[in-house]
Amino acid sequence: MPITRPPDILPSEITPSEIYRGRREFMRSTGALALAGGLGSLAGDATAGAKLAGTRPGPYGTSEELTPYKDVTTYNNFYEFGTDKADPARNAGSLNPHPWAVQVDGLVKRPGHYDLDALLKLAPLEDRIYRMRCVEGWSMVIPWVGYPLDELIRRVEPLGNAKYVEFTTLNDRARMPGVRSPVLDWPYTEGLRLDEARHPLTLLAVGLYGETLPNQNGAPVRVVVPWKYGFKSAKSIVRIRFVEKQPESSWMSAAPREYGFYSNVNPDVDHPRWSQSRERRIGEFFKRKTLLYNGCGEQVAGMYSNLDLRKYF
Ligand SMILES: Nc1nc2c(c(=O)[nH]1)N[C@H]1C(S)=C(S)[C@@H](COP(=O)(O)O)O[C@H]1N2
Ligand SMILES: [Mo]
Repeated sequence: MPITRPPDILPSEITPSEIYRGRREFMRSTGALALAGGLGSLAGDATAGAKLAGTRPGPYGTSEELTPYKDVTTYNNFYEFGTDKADPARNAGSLNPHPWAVQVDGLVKRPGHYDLDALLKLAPLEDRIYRMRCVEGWSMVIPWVGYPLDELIRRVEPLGNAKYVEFTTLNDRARMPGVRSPVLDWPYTEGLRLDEARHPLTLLAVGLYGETLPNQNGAPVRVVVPWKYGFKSAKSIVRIRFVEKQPESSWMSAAPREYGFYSNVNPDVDHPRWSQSRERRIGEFFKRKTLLYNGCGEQVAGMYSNLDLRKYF
């Protein structure tokens, strides 16, 4: 990519027209199906799609071709709705992410409860096109809408002993059929070091493709950390907690040898069961080389200069 400063134009202007044509056709077919009363497998998308007005181009992003909306919203990992890639789009209609609030607490001077409206008004919404690299070996290029997580963090004023941030996803059996299954420790939790959470590339995302987040992508608010494997980007978060000790995430406790705390994208450190040197862009046939820190090295490598990346994978 890597993540560089793009020209001051909107994603809609730098995107090949095919992508938007594809999007329009997708919308039209969804509408047609809805009229026919046969939403079927597209039901998860029925809750998405409120325009997010007044967004502005963010300072970072890639100019790679966008992954079509349809793939971004039907090929997902969101185990609260099932473990198959197609499950979240099929099952996340029951999430009902309104009303929604995020509790911000732990080692901060000003803990608080932020409802979605408050979050939406907290800082100007930016368009940022990031490549997402899943630990499973696929990647996508997604036009997110959000703002730096640090906009929230600086308002709550972390205390001097706050060293890490823990993110917690909603855990509701009634709305999330997948949490009946013990595939992970629920609620889903993830963690970042405080400097990682405050890094200007780390987003609090509320939308994609210029619209509110579809449920399957983590409505109504999620984290996006572009230099780490996808699972570090927790969806549908209800709590952000500042702590002193490194938190143990759901993936770390599920398989500690496979999923470390850092999980920085690294082509030289393999997953114990497969190589991480290449990735398949969703929609493409040939694989591409995976880049260290998913191409964000210029911005993030400094945070890890004293860290053995093999030990702290
Ligand atoms: N709560 C929660 N967040 C989650 C996951 C999950 O299963 N539950 N999966 C993670 C993984 S493995 C990936 S690759 C990304 C996928 O995000 P996307 O579906 O929006 O592309 O979400 C991450 N966040
Ligand atoms: Mo992932």
